[in-house]
Amino acid sequence: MLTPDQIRHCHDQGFLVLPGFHDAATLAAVRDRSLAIVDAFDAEGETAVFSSRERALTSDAALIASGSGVHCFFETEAFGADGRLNRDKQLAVNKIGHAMHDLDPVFHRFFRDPRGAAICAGLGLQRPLLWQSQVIFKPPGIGGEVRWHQDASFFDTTPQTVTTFWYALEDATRDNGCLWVQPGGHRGPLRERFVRDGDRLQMEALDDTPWPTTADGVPLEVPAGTLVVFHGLLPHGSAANRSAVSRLACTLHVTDGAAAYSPRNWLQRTDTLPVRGF
Ligand SMILES: O=C(O)CCC(=O)C(=O)O
Repeated sequence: MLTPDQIRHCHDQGFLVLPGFHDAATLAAVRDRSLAIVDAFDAEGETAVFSSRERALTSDAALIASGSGVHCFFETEAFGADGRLNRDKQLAVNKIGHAMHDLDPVFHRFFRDPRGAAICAGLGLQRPLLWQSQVIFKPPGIGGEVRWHQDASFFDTTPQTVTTFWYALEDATRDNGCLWVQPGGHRGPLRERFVRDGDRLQMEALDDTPWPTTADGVPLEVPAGTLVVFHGLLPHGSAANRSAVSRLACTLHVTDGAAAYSPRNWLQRTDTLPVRGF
């Protein structure tokens, strides 16, 4: 699936952009399914928010449950002073996570595309394991910033193997909060680790190497249908979406079963829903 040049680029730079990976019909099916999940979600009963900048706002219990479920998390700015959603719920969702690839037939097909397995093989993952899937909405006006981070903080393995698949379901531009990456930044240290201790989740500091700024990073302005694959140590993030259009994307996080998955990682699976490959 990947050419030797693409594999070399990914190893050198820490990321690879593959335009035209998915056709319009596939994007529409995934988008429609995402909106149907939001429609069916009880926004009166459950209003967990997700904020990458203010972690304390996200409920540990909701996040832990979502590791083996399909949960909607809302934008922090989607609530009025009365504590109720201040807009249509389809325009209020931050993301859906984190086990759609195991629990939902549409996402099962999408994320278990055999080309994903071929990409993993090209990048040297011997036994890919699919831990986490997300739909990130970045809704118009209130789509939250995703601060600079490394995905290995969330999926620590020895050695580091986590690889991220980021799929643009809509055009991503600087205006609507496209992904930013630091080319070559995957050669830096792991700066922090998100760990679970019983019912509690916390971010542990490991290394005080500063995060990149937009001066060190590059914006990945990509059309709908593009796949971006990147190394788990690559610093990346995205700005808030203050534009009038959404920036829908999906992500998949894969580790190598040949590496040791940390028992302290926030997301653990049990025998009722074991982690599986493609
Ligand atoms: O889609 C985004 O804005 C960022 C997603 C991301 O960084 C992640 O899921 O690790």
